[in-house]
Amino acid sequence: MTDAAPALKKSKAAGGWGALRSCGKHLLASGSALAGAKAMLKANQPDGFDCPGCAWGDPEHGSSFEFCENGVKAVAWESTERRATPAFFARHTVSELRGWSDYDLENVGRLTHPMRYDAATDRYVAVDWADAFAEIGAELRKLNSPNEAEFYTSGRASNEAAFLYQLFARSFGTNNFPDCSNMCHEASGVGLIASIGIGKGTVLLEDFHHADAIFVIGQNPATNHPRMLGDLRKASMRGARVAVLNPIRERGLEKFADPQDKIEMLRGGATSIATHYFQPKLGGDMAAIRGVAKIVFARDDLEKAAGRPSLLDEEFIARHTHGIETWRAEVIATPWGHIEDQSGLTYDEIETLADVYLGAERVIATWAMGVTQHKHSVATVREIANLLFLRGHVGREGAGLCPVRGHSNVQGDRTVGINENAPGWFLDNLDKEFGIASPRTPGHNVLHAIHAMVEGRSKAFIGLGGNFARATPDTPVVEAALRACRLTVQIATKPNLGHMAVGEVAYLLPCLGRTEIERNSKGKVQIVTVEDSMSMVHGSGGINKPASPHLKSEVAIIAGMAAEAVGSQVIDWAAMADDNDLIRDRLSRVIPGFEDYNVRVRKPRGFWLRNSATEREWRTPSGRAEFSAAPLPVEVEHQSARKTEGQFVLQTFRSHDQYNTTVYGLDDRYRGVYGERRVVFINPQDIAAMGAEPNARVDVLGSSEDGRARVAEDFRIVAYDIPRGCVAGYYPELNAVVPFNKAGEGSDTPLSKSTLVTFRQRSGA
Ligand SMILES: Nc1nc2c(c(=O)[nH]1)N[C@H]1C(S)=C(S)[C@@H](COP(=O)(O)OP(=O)(O)OC[C@H]3O[C@@H](n4cnc5c(=O)[nH]c(N)nc54)[C@H](O)[C@@H]3O)O[C@H]1N2
Ligand SMILES: Nc1nc2c(c(=O)[nH]1)N[C@H]1C(S)=C(S)[C@@H](COP(=O)(O)OP(=O)(O)OC[C@H]3O[C@@H](n4cnc5c(=O)[nH]c(N)nc54)[C@H](O)[C@@H]3O)O[C@H]1N2
Ligand SMILES: [Mo]
Repeated sequence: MTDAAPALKKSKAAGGWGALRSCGKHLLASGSALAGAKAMLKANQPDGFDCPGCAWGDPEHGSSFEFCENGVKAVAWESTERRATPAFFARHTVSELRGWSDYDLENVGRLTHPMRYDAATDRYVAVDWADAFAEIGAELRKLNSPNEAEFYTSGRASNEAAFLYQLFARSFGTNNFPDCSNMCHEASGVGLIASIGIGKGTVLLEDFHHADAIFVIGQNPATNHPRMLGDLRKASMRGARVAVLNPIRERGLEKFADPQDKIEMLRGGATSIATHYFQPKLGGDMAAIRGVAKIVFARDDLEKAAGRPSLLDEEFIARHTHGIETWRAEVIATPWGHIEDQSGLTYDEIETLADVYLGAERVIATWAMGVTQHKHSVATVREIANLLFLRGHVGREGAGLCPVRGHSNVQGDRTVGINENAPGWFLDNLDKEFGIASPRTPGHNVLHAIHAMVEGRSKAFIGLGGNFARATPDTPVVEAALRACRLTVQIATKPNLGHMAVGEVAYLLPCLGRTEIERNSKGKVQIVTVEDSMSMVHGSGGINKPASPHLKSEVAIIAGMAAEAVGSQVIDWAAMADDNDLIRDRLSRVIPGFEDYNVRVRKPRGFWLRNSATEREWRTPSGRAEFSAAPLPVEVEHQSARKTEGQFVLQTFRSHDQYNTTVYGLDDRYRGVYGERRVVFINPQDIAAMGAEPNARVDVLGSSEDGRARVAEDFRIVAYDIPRGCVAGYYPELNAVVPFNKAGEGSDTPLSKSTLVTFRQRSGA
């Protein structure tokens, strides 16, 4: 069995002193070192707020705060002393701000007043809340149909805000819920529902303490889920195997110095994380997993032929699963040549992965965007589930499926009803509890919403957080679509470029952030609740003074709009907005699992939402876990790119200094990029084959087969250890070349990790 390649051992560790220095820098740069540091001490503590950074779970005895560099950045960014005041908006026209960078615009600071766009002066101007709600309500009522409105949610919204928001949209009359998760883990939800009957992972944080092998697929935790690295590090120190599949050698997955470990920090030491690191080509994971399964089946045949016990968990397969024979036939029929070409891995590498799999009693598979943002992502997620089924790795300690979520409450938002196609039982319960008649026709996801706006079928856009224009593909198309709307309403903490794509009537409404104290009319402190990747639901209460006295909670803003748009005869919006306990009481009567919500959520770690699959209850049509028998795609993008000279497949990922479209800084420390974001990472041999030089400047051209020119201008070529034919660069800048009319099968997720591009050298470069 091969160990980690020697090159790994030399590289500098992630985390460590660099992370601490970077934290100090961000706290100071936010102009609020004290509030930020105080706030950080309360993040993810039983009596503090949920860190807005990511959705990783919290430890049982979290008495000392869990240090996380990127959590510090998220908190400092929110608790900044900078302000985007009416005076700022008076100085700059919206057309001018449209030319600013993502970084510069958010860096202006926290919004302080509700603002309305004034077309005559091309500026945002402060308004009264009451007038804003009245006009938004009137505009919504004027639509020809409620289905002309889009209700977008970004996954930071609390359970309370999201529940009230979906109630608003459904009592108004639409299921149009485009949601950031449509661009994110949709394939995990769709795939897991089909395979195990629930669209969530089956792993608890504690399971990481017992696993013998952890497969980390298409994920960069050092940047995006830093607290997960602590758990991987502990697993690795116990001798568990950590096998990574990633086209890029992400430094944090190689070595990690835990800033929480004083001795390691003083010694300047670091722990190796990955015991095995393989670099598949983009979109090659399904083929790689299939290869592992092919070896497992072949070895199992040999064992049985020799009269020895099966390598498979035959009891689990017989009692709990359905469809193994069809899948097995499909696996056996898949030729090795196809597996190797598509995965970009050799037989030997895949065999090593099979050794890791077969050598473990308890296996966990984790994954994120490297798996979910391809055309065949649903099939890939299901192939991962298939592999774990073979040895009964679902529904027992130390094993399971673990899609690692993105936004801190994206999973909770879905649980409480942000779903364009919610199950019938949910709508029935909602109608009964509130005396409304929710529409039953499925609504729009993100791509449907874009198409509807482009075609003029949707005329109103409401954004509960997020940055729709920058997070979605084909940026110029989406910006134009928003600007063609009659009404745009953005609920936000800071200004971003998406807010500058204004409809005819446009509002920018400032809300409290998660770190800030919220009190109701009686002075009672409010808490909100969120659900993490491990289905733990817990409370979150801010500690900082609000950034401005004019801010309202998200819940209050939603209630204000709803009261005007649908009236308060049937639903007392104001009462719910004044007491989150009331919202929770009503939610607990709609959604099973939330009984005694208000009591249980005040316990230190909150409570666990029962997950049927972890108890081996399969809510699939057959009542069993379903093996999927999808064939491998005939070809994935890197294979088709080879046919056209100069074509590459591009993945768009995150730098270390950003949170999605929020750019904290211009460095990507672990990848050695400083002071810039317009870079493309390319294999040195590909650079030579293109006749280019490292550091040359190029334009990135997307496909134009639909007659639309797609270009992102002026990027620097960085020679990088990345498989040939595959290139990488940062989102949101590169969304200009990701097409809005191509998407994952069954998930409708944009192909953010497999976009076909060519390069055009810039003259003089
Ligand atoms: N600090 C910080 N934290 C965050 C975020 C943030 O922007 N900043 N975003 C949050 C959100 S919303 C999300 S969804 C998560 C995102 O978390 P990640 O999924 O880690 O995010 P990406 O930066 O897109 O990284 C994708 C990783 O997958 C690899 N990859 C790309 N394509 C493939 C492939 O085809 N196969 C394999 N095996 N690997 C591939 C890339 O090289 C990269 O390492 O993080 C959350 N946490
Ligand atoms: N090319 C490409 N595109 C991608 C991806 C990719 O990997 N590649 N990743 C996709 C993924 S995984 C995701 S999740 C989406 C993210 O899409 P979104 O969730 O829409 O985008 P964010 O950048 O997270 O949103 C940032 C904005 O949220 C607002 N905000 C921050 N905190 C709060 C708050 O507490 N309340 C409110 N109301 N607003 C707040 C701020 O104004 C900030 O500007 O992008 C997707 N787009
Ligand atoms: Mo995400």
